[in-house]
Amino acid sequence: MYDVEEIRRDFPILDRRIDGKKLVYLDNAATSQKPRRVIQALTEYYEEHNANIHRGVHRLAEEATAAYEEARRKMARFLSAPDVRGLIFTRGTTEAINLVAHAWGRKFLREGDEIVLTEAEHHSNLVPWQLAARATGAKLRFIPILDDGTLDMEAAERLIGPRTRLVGCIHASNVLATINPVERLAELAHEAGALMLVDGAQSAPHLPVSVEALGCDFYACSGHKMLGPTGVGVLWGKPEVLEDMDPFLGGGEMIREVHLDHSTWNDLPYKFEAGTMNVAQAVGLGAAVDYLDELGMENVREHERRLGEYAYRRLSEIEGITLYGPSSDRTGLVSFSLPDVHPHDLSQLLDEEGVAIRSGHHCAQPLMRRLGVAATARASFYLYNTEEEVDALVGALQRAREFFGAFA
Ligand code: C6P
Repeated sequence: MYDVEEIRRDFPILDRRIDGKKLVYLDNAATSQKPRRVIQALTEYYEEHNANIHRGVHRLAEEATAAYEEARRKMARFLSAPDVRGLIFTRGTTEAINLVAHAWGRKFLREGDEIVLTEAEHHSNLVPWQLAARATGAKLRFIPILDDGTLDMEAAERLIGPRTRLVGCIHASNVLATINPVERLAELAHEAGALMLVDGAQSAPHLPVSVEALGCDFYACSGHKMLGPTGVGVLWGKPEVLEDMDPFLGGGEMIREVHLDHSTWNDLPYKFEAGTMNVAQAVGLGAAVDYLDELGMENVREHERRLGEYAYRRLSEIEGITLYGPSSDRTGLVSFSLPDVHPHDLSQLLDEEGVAIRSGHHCAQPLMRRLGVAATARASFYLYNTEEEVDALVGALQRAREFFGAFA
């Protein structure tokens, strides 16, 4: 049984009050809160096991290494990754995609090659490819979105062709709440002889994910959005693809042999983990994955689906509101705007009621241009949010509307 009140008790921060008001935390797409178990895993690691990994033979070094490698196995299982060698720890989604754009892009892209992305990408899956294109002469092409925020798949079929070397796409949108047909995009990419990269920053925390079922070659996600600490995330890649790539960063641990004039590379995944990694954070992410596994990602998805639907319906009752993205098949977030109110002013007013939402371009400026706005407000839900919190949001928005209406 999914008992949201019991779940909430695992998250100490949810008891916080903001100027005497109960915190209503609805900025989970930016970062999630952490259960006590994750916080304790970090404390326990530092109090009892802390050492550098893969280097020492003393007891602490062995314990720290075992804890780090156990976290890797947990994360690989969580993503149904067939081979743990393909699971690379990074600082997060951004670093994971930069790794691919450098280590694969700089090596394999040539003038005239094409990278196909979508109009709805987060800057993390756009700017690294702009840099790679500039360095190699490759070109970027973009799959448009339809007016309801879903991808124009007919255009995708036309755009992905013999010049395509890589297709990159967000699995779930941090603005539109769409869940993109990345399995189909992977098929199209592979038919064209290209690779498929999935930005999973907004899917790994919220949906059951199997990289095998998605059929992708790369999948990137961030620990801090899925109950884990900041500073750790994951790139999963097919080992045979990763083997062919150049290293990303050079330094300790990623080498096999170093001579004054050249070096050879360590085995996967260590070839891509240069220097001392975020060991404690990886261990914390392992604890987060345990927590999510125990809840069951199907149950998390169902809770958020229902809450997202409820929020969409309640918000659409507000006079004059614009809701972005499709009306069904959504993840648990809603972007919106109110007439004559800047989203920043709105979120500031909501903050005074203890309601935390995000406003801005959500690191998706091209998408904002496509939507014809500079910014939106966004409420994003997670496994511990409740219908009462949606009601609190709607009530606060109604009051904000009246407040700003008085000046219109
Ligand atoms: N989005 C938000 O929407 P990092 O910062 O590396 O952990 O994640 C980057 C990222 C990549 N892809 C998508 C689809 C994302 O949503 C994000 C992060 C946050 O509020 C911050 S802009």
